[in-house]
Amino acid sequence: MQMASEKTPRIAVVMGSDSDLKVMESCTEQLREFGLEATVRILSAHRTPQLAAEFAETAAQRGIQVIIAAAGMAAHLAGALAARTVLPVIGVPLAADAGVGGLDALLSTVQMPPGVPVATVGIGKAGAKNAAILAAEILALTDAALRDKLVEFRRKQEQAVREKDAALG
Ligand code: RP5
Repeated sequence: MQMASEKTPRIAVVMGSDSDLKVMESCTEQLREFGLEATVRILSAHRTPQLAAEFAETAAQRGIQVIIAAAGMAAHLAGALAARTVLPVIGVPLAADAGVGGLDALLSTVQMPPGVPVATVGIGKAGAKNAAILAAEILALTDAALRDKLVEFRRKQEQAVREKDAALG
């Protein structure tokens, strides 16, 4: 289901390292299936704190409506961005090579103090895909065409499971 992409992205996909790119392809591919183009950046809460802060502070004025932020290990990227914008931030915890299977990133991303939420999805590829769907659902609140695409996505997903069930005989 490949559709025409928009010119001014409403979604930003930010990740802590280029080593996160492969897993985050699940996110950008899912967005593309909904016809959503994303601004993709590598920004780190720890290695490029100033750049990350500037990105979050100026995102809304550049037309961004939802930020998806992925990182592994002590994953502070989503929280650091959320601290500097009132745009919704979706956090994707990743399992880095030197991490502990992503549990480190999950807790670092989800355990935000009250007042600065990060909508945290599951670890890795599944979370990356769900982040794209959740971002689309947020935009669909004010975008009827996008809502239709989400309904169709769910219909096809259900149909695929029904067919697998039926194939069992
Ligand atoms: C995090 O540290 C990144 O998001 C990445 O998941 C992890 C390891 O980064 P690299 O050492 O591979 O650049 O900040």
